Amino acid sequence: MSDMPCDFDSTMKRLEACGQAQVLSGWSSLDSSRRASLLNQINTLPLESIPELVAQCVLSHDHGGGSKDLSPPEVTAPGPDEAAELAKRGEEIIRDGRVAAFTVAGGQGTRLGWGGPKGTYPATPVSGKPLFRVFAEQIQAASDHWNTRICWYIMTSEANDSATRDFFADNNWFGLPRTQVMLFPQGMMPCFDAESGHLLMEAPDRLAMSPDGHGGSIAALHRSGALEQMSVLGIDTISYFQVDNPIAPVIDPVFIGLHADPARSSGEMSSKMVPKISSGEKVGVFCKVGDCTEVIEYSDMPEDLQEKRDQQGRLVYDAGNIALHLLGVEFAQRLCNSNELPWHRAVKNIPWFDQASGTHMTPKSPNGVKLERFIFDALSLATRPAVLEVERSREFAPIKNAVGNDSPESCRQAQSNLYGQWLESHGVNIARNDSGDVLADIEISPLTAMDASQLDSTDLPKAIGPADRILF
Ligand code: UD2
Repeated sequence: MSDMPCDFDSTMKRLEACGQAQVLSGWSSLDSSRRASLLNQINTLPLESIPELVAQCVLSHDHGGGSKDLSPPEVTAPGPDEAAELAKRGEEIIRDGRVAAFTVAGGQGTRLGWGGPKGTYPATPVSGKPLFRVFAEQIQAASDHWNTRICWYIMTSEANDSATRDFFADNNWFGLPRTQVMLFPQGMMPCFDAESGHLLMEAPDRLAMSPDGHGGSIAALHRSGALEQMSVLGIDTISYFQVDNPIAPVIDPVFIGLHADPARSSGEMSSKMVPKISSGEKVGVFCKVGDCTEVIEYSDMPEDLQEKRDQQGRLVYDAGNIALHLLGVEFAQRLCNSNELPWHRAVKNIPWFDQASGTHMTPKSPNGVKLERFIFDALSLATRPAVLEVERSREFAPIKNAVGNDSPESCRQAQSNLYGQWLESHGVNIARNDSGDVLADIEISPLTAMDASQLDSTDLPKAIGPADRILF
């Protein structure tokens, strides 16, 4: 936020200095309140950095993916004994109240045809519990199990902040202590004309803006006071997850133990991966670039590298990013201060207001650039980040598309398969089809069991038939 005075002359000077004077070309047609609101909005922007941003990120088309010298990353895949040892270390940290849960929930459910915040989407196979409730129950269960306090931080966006707050209030904060849940909105970035690099207007008195990406969560954690609060409360580890994956283990002792093991990680940032199911799966991949670990987004990965296989026929770059990370609080603080996360450009159809003709334009082809930061870019700024291989069926079933892969239906099936497997490990007979999918709808609340070992065998049925709908 700039502390420059908010008047026409000084704002015009700053705009001229950064080559964006056109923003005030409709000034004479605005009444005084609209003038004030436009000046206010302009003066929230770091105008002095815009020329460099335009040159490097808006007008440059270089993704960089092809020119990098890549190799596969180092991945930890612990066996049972090692996992138990890591879990022991992780549990101590959880019990000491040093871990907070952090959901990035800036997205709407637009792709799903859902009107509200994505976190309000009904996700579970039997009770249709919304995503936010699933995470709340996990946090409650983990707090009870380890007899500790787990604070939950949720990043919203301008578009869904008030609807998300209403949803939490309507649901009585899901029974969690009100003081342990904190919501805050992410930042916004201006949109640019793709040809000229000019700031786009959305209306005569308003610049077009878009959310600054999940990488903006670091700055949002800082701005909201969340990082400061964590330090005061003695929290040093942030468990980061996306709102779209209901089976993400929000508090995972093995992962936390790995992150905190000085022999394997600096404790700055750690991430989970699953092997990709196909070369074309739309997940970013972990790679080594020189000495740094990075995620290269699927759209930036050259096709020959996506397809590249080793002598056994396994994809060389198969370490899929499932967006589960641990971040050290001190590391997050350092990232805010250094402001080093890069901007990624996305060329989109952006509706805009043409001041010259006084018309609202709805482009039919991409005309503008949105800029986003990605959380995984923090990996290359971390010392010795650890990457943990986990089971897809246990940890990753996102809801992204209306149908097909990563849809509500595929997610419900993944949940029934997972809970069916937990029940089978206790001797329950479960009907499955030829592809191995569980036929019944099965749901186990985190409040009943966070994993198979917490199920009480005495309460379980002997068998679950194909048409059953079972809720534990
Ligand atoms: C993301 C990853 C992809 C893979 C996949 C796993 C990116 C760019 N790509 O793809 O590599 O790991 O997830 O599921 O991350 N969000 C905000 N604010 C924003 C933008 C996103 O809160 O400004 C949240 C959003 O609510 C969602 C998450 O971040 O929970 C993922 O965002 P996305 O849907 O844009 O990313 P996606 O699924 O294409």
